[in-house]
Amino acid sequence: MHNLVILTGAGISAESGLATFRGPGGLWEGHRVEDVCTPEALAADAALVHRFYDLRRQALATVQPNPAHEALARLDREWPGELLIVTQNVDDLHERAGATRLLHMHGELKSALCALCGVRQASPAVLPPGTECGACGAPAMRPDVVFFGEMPLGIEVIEAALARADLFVSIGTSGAVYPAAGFVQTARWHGAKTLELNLDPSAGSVFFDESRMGPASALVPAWVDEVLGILAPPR
Ligand code: BJW
Repeated sequence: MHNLVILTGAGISAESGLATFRGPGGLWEGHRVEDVCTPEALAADAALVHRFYDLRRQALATVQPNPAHEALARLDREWPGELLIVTQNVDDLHERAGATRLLHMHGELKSALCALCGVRQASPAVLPPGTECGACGAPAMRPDVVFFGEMPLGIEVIEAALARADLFVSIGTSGAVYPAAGFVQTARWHGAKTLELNLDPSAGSVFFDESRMGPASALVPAWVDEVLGILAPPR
């Protein structure tokens, strides 16, 4: 086993205090998805959408990485083979824990995107609609997140990593949103083993060779110990 691809979702950050999207207490209980998470909603009510992301950006300052993020950062440091951590999360807890082989496929709260010229720049804590782009000057800066109907980031890199993967691990995601929900089938098709670590079975649970149910803060460190243990010379 040499090449690992790890997919993370909102469940890995839940024990840090960030709400997940779906289910009781979910981020969208107070917001309809179509109110905040589509290009059409942004066009119809930019103030609402910007405020939603401002609040989540500000919440980042109040939370810390948990043992699951720290364990993946240790794996990133110590795994000698290929590794790609693909996160659907827009928080920065993986990088704050020290992960570097990381791809944010649904964007980042700390980044702003010019809807006109496509340039990315660091987002201020509050990003008012009409903020001017530092590159082209258009009053068109928006949260740098991937809305429904938009193309996720880094798809070619992810597809290439999935094609080479020996093991695909999905952590803390409901499997409700594509294309991420389909990665398990892509990885299987290319011959990878597949493992799910989640609180509840995901929508695609049947596609995994193995599923372990429980909180990420317990399951992920235990799995990282296990996978790094196979590198240790026999005593
Ligand atoms: C714990 C835990 C603990 C809790 N420990 N675990 C019809 C059929 C199929 C597809 C489509 C369709 N119609 C439209 C589509 C495509 C659409 C889609 O998937 N729609 C679905 C509604 C069906 N997808 C898109 O539009 C995407 N783009 C696209 O497809 O482009 C075309 C394309 C073509 C070819 C190739 C590639 C692309 C874009 C999707 C963008 C999603 N954006 C969001 C918002 C991002 C910004 C933000 O953060 O606000 O991404 S939506 C939201 O859902 C967010 C998340 O990243 C994503 C996934 O959520 P996640 O992470 O799974 O969270 P939850 O809450 O759902 O689940 C949490 C899990 O954690 C649960 O399982 C818990 O049990 C668990 N958990 N506590 C461990 N302590």
